[in-house]
Amino acid sequence: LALEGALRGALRNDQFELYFQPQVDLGSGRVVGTEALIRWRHPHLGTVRPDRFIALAEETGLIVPIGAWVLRTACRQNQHWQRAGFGPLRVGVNLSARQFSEPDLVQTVQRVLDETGLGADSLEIELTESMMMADVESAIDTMRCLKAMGVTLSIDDFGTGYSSLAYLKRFPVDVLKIDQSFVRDIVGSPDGAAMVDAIISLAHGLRMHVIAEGVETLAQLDYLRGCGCDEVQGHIYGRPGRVEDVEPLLRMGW
Ligand code: G
Ligand code: G
Ligand code: G
Ligand code: MN
Ligand code: NA
Repeated sequence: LALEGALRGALRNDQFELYFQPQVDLGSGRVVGTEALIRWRHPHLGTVRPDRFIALAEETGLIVPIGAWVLRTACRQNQHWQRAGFGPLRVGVNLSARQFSEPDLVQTVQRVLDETGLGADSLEIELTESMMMADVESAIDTMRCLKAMGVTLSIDDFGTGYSSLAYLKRFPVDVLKIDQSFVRDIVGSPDGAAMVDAIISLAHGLRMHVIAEGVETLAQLDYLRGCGCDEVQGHIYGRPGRVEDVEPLLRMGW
């Protein structure tokens, strides 16, 4: 309850911050995008991790204004980077279930793109399987509207939710993000390695790109490269960090 009260004041008191984590294209070795990840710094509670407050924000509906703030701040930052000459960059924004089912989501996204001047093709919206499965037809409608605007859509934490392959091919999605639990299993388990290989083949068969998450070791990186994985994100290239800490990574080639 104390947390809920504090969360109510967090936006007004300017306690949120976005961290960004680089995403590296394995073909070119360049950073081609970042994922925006929210952080909450409370003067007494300290840093509260999103795992602790996103669910609460969902239950209370606070996720709607907080989510709009995340979207606007991420788009503004990405547009700033592009204007500053960091090159073409995408920014990935996590949506929560409640935001995804808001009737005015599509207008909100359009308004944020208009306000910030960011090209729609520089925005990637991350959805989860469970969000899509809650109401499949309505989810497909919303996804089509976002696609029509030119926004890129990805499935986050792929493989951990429940969705059937029959639906996967119906979702107008551009990118699969392989969950870090699969990446962790690559080394040391032949089955784990086979799973990752299969997910990448499946995605490519459906003309989707693949981003592997939670990549920490060279062995994982080598295996992913061998499977034709398109992009990776993880501690090996950089943890989620503040703008000033991420900027040097954006210039780098690996
Ligand atoms: O960075 P990391 O520990 O902190 O993120 C933890 C979880 O919080 C992840 O599942 C991530 O998707 C989620 N998350 C981070 N930022 C946001 C956000 O802006 N909106 C939503 N809905 N979830 C977020
Ligand atoms: O659920 P989602 O994929 O949106 O959130 C990504 C989560 O993964 C965040 O909590 C982020 O901090 C975390 N993360 C990013 N890179 C790594 C990594 O290399 N290893 C681990 N263990 N976690 C990571
Ligand atoms: O290898 P090169 O000279 O391009 O490396 C440039 C910088 O990038 C160096 O600081 C190097 O340590 C770092 N670097 C190279 N490869 C990796 C990698 O796979 N992960 C991380 N985190 N840093 C790397
Ligand atoms: Mn994500
Ligand atoms: Na994920």
